[in-house]
Amino acid sequence: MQLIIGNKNYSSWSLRPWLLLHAHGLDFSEVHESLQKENIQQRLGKYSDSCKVPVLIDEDNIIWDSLSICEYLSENYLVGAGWPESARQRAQARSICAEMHSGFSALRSELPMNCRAVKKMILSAELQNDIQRIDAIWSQYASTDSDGSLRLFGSFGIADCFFAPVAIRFNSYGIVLSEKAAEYQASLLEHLSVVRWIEDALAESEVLPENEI
Ligand SMILES: N[C@@H](CCC(=O)N[C@@H](CS)C(=O)NCC(=O)O)C(=O)O
Repeated sequence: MQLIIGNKNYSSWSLRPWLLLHAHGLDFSEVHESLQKENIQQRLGKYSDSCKVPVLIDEDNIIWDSLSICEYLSENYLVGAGWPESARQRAQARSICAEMHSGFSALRSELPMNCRAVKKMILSAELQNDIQRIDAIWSQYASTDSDGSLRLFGSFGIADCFFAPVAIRFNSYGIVLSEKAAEYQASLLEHLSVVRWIEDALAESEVLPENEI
């Protein structure tokens, strides 16, 4: 399997399926494409007509969109372990991932993922609402896994992959969270695959001025 991803420093959407693949030890190779604007449509259009990353290529299957890729991996390679076992929790996990996938526009525009960044920001009212909602989600759904770490629904899965870019953003911009949410954030940032992604991101030298704030 090949996963086509953007710059690790900036590409929050790429991080999600990469994390699921890496954390579960699945066999895959990474193909890196710069998110620099020049010729981006042609460069990304080689892999998928969406002209976006991430894209998963599994023999003759081409899957684009981070949520679809995670669903595909869970169904085909993880015997469904990307989601919680109970139907009730699966529905909740899918709901928070869908919420993350389609919402939080203030978070996206005001706190872009940038693993290198260390900045204090002035928070708009919309951004404070987004942060409060994420704090509530983490506080409600994080529980202790068998190894003592805090994971959404008690076991590392797609929901954690969807919120990992947010944990990185909150860390970069020094966002203060309630106690339980802060514990979940710290636990997620200590996950070895998250640590590995951040190390790779910090080793990149490309700076994309349009992605810097
Ligand atoms: N909904 C898509 C969004 C993917 C997306 O926007 N990817 C960005 C990189 S993080 C991209 O490819 N940008 C290139 C462009 O917009 O030209 C997903 O979840 O995979």
